[in-house]
Amino acid sequence: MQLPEKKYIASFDIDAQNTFTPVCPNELPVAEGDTIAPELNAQAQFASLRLASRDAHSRCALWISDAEHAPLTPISGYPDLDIRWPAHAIIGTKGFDFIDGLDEAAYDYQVFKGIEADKHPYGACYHDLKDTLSTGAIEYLRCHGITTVICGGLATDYCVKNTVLQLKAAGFDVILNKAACRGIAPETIESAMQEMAAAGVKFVECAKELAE
Ligand code: VGL
Repeated sequence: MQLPEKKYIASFDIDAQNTFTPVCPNELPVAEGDTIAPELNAQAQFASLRLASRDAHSRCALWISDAEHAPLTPISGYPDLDIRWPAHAIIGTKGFDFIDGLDEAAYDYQVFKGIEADKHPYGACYHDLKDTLSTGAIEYLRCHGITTVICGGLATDYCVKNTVLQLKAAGFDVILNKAACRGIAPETIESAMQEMAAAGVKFVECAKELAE
């Protein structure tokens, strides 16, 4: 793949947290979510800056499912909540931590998202669902002169897709490293890939292809 000079490239690890892996079976486990660290580390070698986003939720979040409110049921009355989810990525728990194989010290910038009880964003660039309240990621990339962002993380069909589309809408060239992602369900992964392709996102099968 034809890449610009390394100084114009950033690598973005989206929600590569235990909560989205079989390590946390009661949260939001994604099959093989715990296997992507080598690919995330490999793609970062092509970039001059490395970013991470993390779901950073509260135990008191209003979207947490319970006996009366099943997961995936809609929530009304809150503009930045759509559906219920099982409690996940609670700050200070194992689910919040990076997956094994990632080194917190490697990141130049981290986004914590979904801290507020009445907000459950998916993309890492905005705190709300209408893409108006910036997390600062886009500004950080812009002020460092970045033109191209290589992305991977969890889950392909939710937070990765939304982050990638937000970066694209902000004017960056975006490359999705397929080997550095895992998704929740085959149908939503397929439609996410189509949506990203339609938006002009480029894909590589694995980080090695970035060198070719
Ligand atoms: C995610 C569903 C709910 C994700 C987060 O990181 O993809 N998916 N919360």
